[in-house]
Amino acid sequence: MVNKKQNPASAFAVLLLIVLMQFACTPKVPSDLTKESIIPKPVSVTATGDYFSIDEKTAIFVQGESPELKNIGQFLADRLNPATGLAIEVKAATAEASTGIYLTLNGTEIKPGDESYEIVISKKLLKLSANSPAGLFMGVQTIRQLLPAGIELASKQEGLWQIATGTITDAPEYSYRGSMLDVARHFFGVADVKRYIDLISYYKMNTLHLHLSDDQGWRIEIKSWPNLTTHGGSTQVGGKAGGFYTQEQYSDIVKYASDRYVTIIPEIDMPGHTNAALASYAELNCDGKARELYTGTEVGFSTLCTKKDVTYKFIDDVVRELAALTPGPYIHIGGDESHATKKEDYIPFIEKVQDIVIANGKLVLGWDEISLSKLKANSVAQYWASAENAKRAVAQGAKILISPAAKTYLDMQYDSTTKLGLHWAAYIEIDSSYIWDPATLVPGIGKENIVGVEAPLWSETVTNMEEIEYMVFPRLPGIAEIAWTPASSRNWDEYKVRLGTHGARFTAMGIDYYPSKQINWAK
Ligand code: TNX
Repeated sequence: MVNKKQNPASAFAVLLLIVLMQFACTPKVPSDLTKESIIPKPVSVTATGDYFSIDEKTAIFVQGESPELKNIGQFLADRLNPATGLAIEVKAATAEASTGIYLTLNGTEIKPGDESYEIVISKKLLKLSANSPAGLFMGVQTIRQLLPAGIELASKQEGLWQIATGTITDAPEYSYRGSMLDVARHFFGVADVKRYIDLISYYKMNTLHLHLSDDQGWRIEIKSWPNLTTHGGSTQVGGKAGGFYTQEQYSDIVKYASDRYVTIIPEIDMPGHTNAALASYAELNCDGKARELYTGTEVGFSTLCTKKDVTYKFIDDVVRELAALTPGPYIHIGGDESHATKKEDYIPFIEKVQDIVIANGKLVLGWDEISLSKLKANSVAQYWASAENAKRAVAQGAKILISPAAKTYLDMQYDSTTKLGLHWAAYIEIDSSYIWDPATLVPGIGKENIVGVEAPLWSETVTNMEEIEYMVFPRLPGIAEIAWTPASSRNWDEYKVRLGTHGARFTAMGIDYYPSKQINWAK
């Protein structure tokens, strides 16, 4: 055997190479929690420089035996298991857990509407605490964003699943954070609506407003007026077959949403935007003649007959059946663009409908035109176009839902080259949709008057889920942040970097987004 003499210089080179290879081959370890790209931006994040690992030893412990908390724990496990390839279990904890992931309510008093939460991450324990299950759910959505984007993929990924240590304390600025989906102009089925709920709730939105009726279609089964859907739901813009939700399907959507702490708000638009109803029942027309079904995109030509008793019987039946399907507080009565209704008829009509909604145990939400009528203080006007209407609502003591068309309308084109969408309000690029503050948008309407922010997607030009996603992403995360994060901690230059890193999350979630040139996208 030849005893080769070691050359100290080459031994050092080999050693150096081994050390360098370690660096190159080990996935980057997250060590600074403050550098994570969380949308919406949390109120406070502090870092302690270490990391917590999810591995085969990790379990999710939930405090006590509450089925609701177990469901939240299971929701998290179901998001972690596919990509990690682990079989993380949810276990009831009788005492404070000391390792793994622990979900716990603070104190003994549950505060139902309280969405605040805290996450304290140490080397061995990730503890999520909140004052209500809704807060725990919001915290779970944050945990998903603390892991690499690959966590959203459906199959096992190689890699280490680590989260930087530190503390996140968080709470929303506004209690109503939502989007609207127009299922009337083009119909979208239950699976699409569920995906939409998943996507908005990932960004902590808690409300989905469904625009269930318009000139082009009636989309919710009303058992006492069956032609509304069998005839009025049969078509859509462009003339292809439409569709509708049976009450059972609708309840399934409501339940799916509620499991994600999302409230569904049903809208029946009236007295205008009612051609589908007017085509289904002749008696709802002043001349007693049923209208033809309509598949175009004009607005403002239809009206219920505001002078007939049968109209209010019809509305009472619809509202009663809808209220029974609706755990949330609001029924949206539309009220926009009723150009075919005389003003002197419109005003008492809205007041009567408001009484009907209240008699059925719900509160009124309506487009800003409803402020022409006498509003109850617990009614809400949705500001979309007229500051004057919104101010008139506030003067009556009503609150405002902020949906300015030129900022939040997700059907507005990004620029003149966008193939889908409209541009009557504005072209809305990502910076324009992000750089504004609901509390200073309309002089005289401040935070105290505002319930929250909603981004509507009208569907005259949008026909399927890919097209929905293209118009909604990447603007929706920014609107979600505007509703969650105080204006004082928001800044476009900082936000656009965070949004860019979410490109990899969009890709992992299969979201077909508009790759705006304003953003440097992570793939
Ligand atoms: C205005 S916004 C409408 C809708 C259209 C939308 C298209 C509002 C209350 N009414 O009927 O779909 O513009 O952007």
